[in-house]
Amino acid sequence: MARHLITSALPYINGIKHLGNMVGSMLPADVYSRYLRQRGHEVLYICATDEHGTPAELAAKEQGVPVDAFCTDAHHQQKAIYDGFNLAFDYFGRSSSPQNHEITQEIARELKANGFIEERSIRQVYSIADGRFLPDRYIIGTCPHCGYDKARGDQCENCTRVLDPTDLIDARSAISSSSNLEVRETKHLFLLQSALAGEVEAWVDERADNWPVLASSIARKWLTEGLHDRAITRDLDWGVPVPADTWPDLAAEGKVFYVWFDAPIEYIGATKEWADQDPANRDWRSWWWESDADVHYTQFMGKDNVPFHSVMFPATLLGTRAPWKKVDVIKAFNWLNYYGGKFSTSQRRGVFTHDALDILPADYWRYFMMANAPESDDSSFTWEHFTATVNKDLADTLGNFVNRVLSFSKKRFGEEVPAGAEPGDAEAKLGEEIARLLAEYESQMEAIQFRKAAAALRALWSAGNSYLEEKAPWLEIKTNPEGAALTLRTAMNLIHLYAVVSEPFIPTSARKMREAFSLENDTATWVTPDEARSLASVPAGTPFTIPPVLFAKLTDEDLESYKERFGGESA
Ligand code: B3M
Ligand code: ZN
Repeated sequence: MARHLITSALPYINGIKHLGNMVGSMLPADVYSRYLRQRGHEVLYICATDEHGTPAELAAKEQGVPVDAFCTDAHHQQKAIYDGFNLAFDYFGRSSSPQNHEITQEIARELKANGFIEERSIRQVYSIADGRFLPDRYIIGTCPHCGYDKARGDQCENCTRVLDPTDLIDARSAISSSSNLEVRETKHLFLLQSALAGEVEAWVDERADNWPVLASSIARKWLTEGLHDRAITRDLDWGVPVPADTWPDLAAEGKVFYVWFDAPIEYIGATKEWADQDPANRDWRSWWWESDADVHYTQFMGKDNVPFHSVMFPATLLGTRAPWKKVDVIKAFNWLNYYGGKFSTSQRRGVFTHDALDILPADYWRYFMMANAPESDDSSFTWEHFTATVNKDLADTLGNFVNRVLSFSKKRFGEEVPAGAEPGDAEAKLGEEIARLLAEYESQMEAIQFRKAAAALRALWSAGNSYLEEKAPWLEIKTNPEGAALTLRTAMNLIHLYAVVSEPFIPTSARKMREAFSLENDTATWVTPDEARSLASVPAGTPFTIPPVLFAKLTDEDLESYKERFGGESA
């Protein structure tokens, strides 16, 4: 059994995430983690809020609260939603933690000692009214391309063009609105990525062939564009301070590290946060230090985050010359769209995670999102597709099967799994089919191909329905009660198998299905295709109860009300 380190891209602290964020990072990481745990592997699933940077500072200012209080509050808000989605993190940390500060500063010192960080003077906008240098995003003005009057110094939100603050017409400070700005010279730290380019390239070449293709193609494309030296400090109050022992001048000016420098380091930081809660039993270094061979590390993220994880973060770690564990597999996702247009946090377009849970339980969302994960291409959320999927796959194929079998058996044979005849040809054929589909399901999960895995899971559920239709115990009972009992017992074994293997996708419903049977020492431990073939884990005589309806069917009125509430039209 291997040790699996799993991380998902850290949700930025500012704002509630939408379903597109969820399906591209935390949810698939959770599904994969659950699967590996069930298979008996040691898993550490780490995530955290990404808290530094300008957007957090600006949002706090807007609300009139100190940025640390803003982040604490927002962290708890996000955590509550992820609990609602049943994301089983081993730890959900905060990039503003003391642990992350310490490790980030240490890594920066090592990079300097190895000659990979250099101080350089750059010319930057200084606000006289605010008494500080302004990061690009803190400068607003009119876009020279489209005339939008609230364009930011780094990018115009309206036409999406990348800007330099000096491009803006009528530039002013986002803090004070003062236009009393001037360009001054100031020093920043630069990470000399160009000096690490060859090493990073070799590193990527060595492993990217094992990554699902989206991540490897982005990594390679990024490398062909060349690795450039990059400023890794900013003029902000909120962030990991540049350590004074190493760079006294910059520290005195209040420089902090750029958020994309410390955010990936928080994967390590959060592991230390986790370990610090129980130091006698948890060893963070065993996951991150000299553990190249015995830890298998998988990262989950949206495609826009791939360059940072496949190239820049590895460059940072390589440059320390210390034995940091580096990622083995990057699993990336395309965009989930909303009616063909973008989900938008700023325009509140689409379905946001707290609203989703407000309407329906997590399992409905988990299944739908993973079964339609934007893996090979962008995919689109529509309420029509969502309700059709819930009704067909969850309510009919799975939920109805469970309820029908248990209700009928209870009515005819009482509250214990009936004995009946010995398995015959139909059961042998079913067993083969189940073993084959389960093997397919496993191999798609190992390949981290969620759509295909979900399709195999769905096929497992369907196989039960076909068997039931074929044997028709409601007719069989009239002429052959022993045969009907066998059919129901076999179907109940399928329910228990479904409970175990559906757990990664729909943990709450899976548990209800499993707990329908009063089995001694029952666990969700994985069942192999060979074990599954005999369909005999729930013996005759096992008491059972009928769980409440697992998945309610969504009506046309439901569909209309969702569309009305969320807007169900193309952008
Ligand atoms: N917080 C994703 C984003 O905000 C970013 C991921 C960090 S992973 C180290 O788009
Ligand atoms: Zn513009």
